[in-house]
Amino acid sequence: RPRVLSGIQPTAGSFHLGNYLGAVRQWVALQETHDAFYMVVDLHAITIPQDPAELRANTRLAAAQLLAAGLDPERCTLFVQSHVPEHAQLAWVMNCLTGFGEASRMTQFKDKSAKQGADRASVGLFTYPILQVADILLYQANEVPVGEDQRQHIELTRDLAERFNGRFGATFTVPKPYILKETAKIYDLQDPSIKMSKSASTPKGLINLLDEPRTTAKKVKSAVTDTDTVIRYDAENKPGVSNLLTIYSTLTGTGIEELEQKYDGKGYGALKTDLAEVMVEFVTPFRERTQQYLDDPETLDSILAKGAEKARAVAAETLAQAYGRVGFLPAK
Ligand code: AQP
Repeated sequence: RPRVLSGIQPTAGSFHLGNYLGAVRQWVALQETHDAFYMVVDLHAITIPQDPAELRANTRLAAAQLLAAGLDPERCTLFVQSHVPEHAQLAWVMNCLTGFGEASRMTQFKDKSAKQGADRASVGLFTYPILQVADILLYQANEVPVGEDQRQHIELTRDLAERFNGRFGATFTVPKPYILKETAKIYDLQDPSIKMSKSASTPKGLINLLDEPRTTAKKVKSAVTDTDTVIRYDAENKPGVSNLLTIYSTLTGTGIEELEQKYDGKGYGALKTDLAEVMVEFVTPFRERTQQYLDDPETLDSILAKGAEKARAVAAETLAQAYGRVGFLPAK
């Protein structure tokens, strides 16, 4: 079976709809066909300041949401990044292989550090993509299911894998991004020119899966569309409506064309009312399942402990190989 690896940050508490449609939904599908490794990336989370108690709670909460979304610990390996020390160890090697200018070109760092100010942005935020490189290469992943915003980081992973292999001999699988065109980028409901994101979206533009379902319905109903009245997919000229159609289509499995026909001659109000209902039907059981996992932290922690054990077995082998290739003297 080909292998996949991906991760999600435990920073925001609730996952948002972009996280789910852009990434987590694919993770659930891929556990059926791939040898799948999924992790809650707490090392990445501390690239911006975190309250320790909140970070701990949010790490469990992220794992609970992944299970609620449909990850099955019998079918995939689910773990917490800091439980596998090899991530930080391989990251150091990869840091030493990356050019400063090369790392400086990562657009996500540029955006986030510009927002925080150069003096407040941490060195960790700068090297974050290189830790991500280590995350992926440790598992010899063939594919990495992510949203479009991560494409540049996967490119960097490919470059560094090839560089390492070229310099030290074949060691790492060169991975490919797994990005579904339809849901690669879910847009903010209030400003469909930007991606839905926990840091850039306003509360009304961001659908948190753990929000009160009524709040979610309200947000859908007040989504920004356009002054036209036709319900048609046209990402360039009708980004708001197109975003709603994408969300609707993905959550219900109905094709976009079929939706266009269904709403032919009807107004935006009808589309939004129905989509609000679809969303409520989706988030209500999701919230309940998440709560069930949170109510039983022992089971949750034991799932994560087993996951870490399975992950470490793979990661330790890759790290030992990489260390040997680099020329580190083996510890006897
Ligand atoms: N709007 C989106 N559309 C599609 N995919 C998205 N992802 C995030 N936003 C969208 C994908 O979700 C996965 C997990 O991402 P993450 O752990 O990096 O989440 P994040 O960065 O905390 O999410 P945000 O909201 O994107 O954070 P900020 O505000 O920091 O930029 C990834 O696969 C990502 O592509």
